Amino acid sequence: MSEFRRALRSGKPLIGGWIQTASPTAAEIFSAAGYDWVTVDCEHSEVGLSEITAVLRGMRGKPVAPFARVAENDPIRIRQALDMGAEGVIVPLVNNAEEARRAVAAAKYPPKGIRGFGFVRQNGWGREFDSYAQRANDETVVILMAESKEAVENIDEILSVDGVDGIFIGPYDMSGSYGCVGQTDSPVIREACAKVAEACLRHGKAAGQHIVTPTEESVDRAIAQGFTFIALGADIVFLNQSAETAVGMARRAVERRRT
Ligand code: 3PY
Ligand code: MG
Repeated sequence: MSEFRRALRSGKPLIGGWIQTASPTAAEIFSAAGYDWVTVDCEHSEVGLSEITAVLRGMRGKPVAPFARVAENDPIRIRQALDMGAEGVIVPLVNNAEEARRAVAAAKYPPKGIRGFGFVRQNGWGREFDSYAQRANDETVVILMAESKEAVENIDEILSVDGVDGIFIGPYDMSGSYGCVGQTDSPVIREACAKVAEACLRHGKAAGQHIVTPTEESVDRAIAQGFTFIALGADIVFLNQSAETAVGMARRAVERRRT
């Protein structure tokens, strides 16, 4: 088992960075910032296959676990992300045990799953084929996203699927599914989060969530609820916030000179 997977199992809080810009530079910056893991987001971004590789290269040699949030629960997307160097995949919109089994099978080599073998970046383009083939199933992390009412209702059957390392809540899709779009802090979403965290704890699996716009209070609450696999913000969120703050500062300075 990889050090990261062991840490995940142990319940140690692992803080993640989120990259939507397809930028290897962002990967370098995030990798140096002290995150435990960093993911490239291929679902809500322009990130294609060659950008996945480029962004993962930005994490090379850094003490972060490289992840990919794949565009969909599809065996080829999952295989390609792992082949190109992701140690773990975050699979969106998993609603039941059958979909969970599909995601796990895609991430694991036979006989456990259906991942195809090849000479790929993850095994040094074939140089470490044998050793990687032997350890891959133990090291590859599979995190499934719970982003709907259906997923919350089926959380026990999803968590019972062998090979699922943890659940990761997508609060925005979740809010859409519960009919309160964008209200990620509403009581119904808080309750859904608590239910998922409690189920993960019971199954001995990691509870995760994306805190898209982190605040001291939201991070504190997530940790207190038992969430351990936490993505904080995103490159685009930080750019938006910092850009607005900087422009605001300048506009206020201009205003002060006028008055
Ligand atoms: C969501 O909030 O739905 C997400 O997928 C966040 O990553
Ligand atoms: Mg989502």
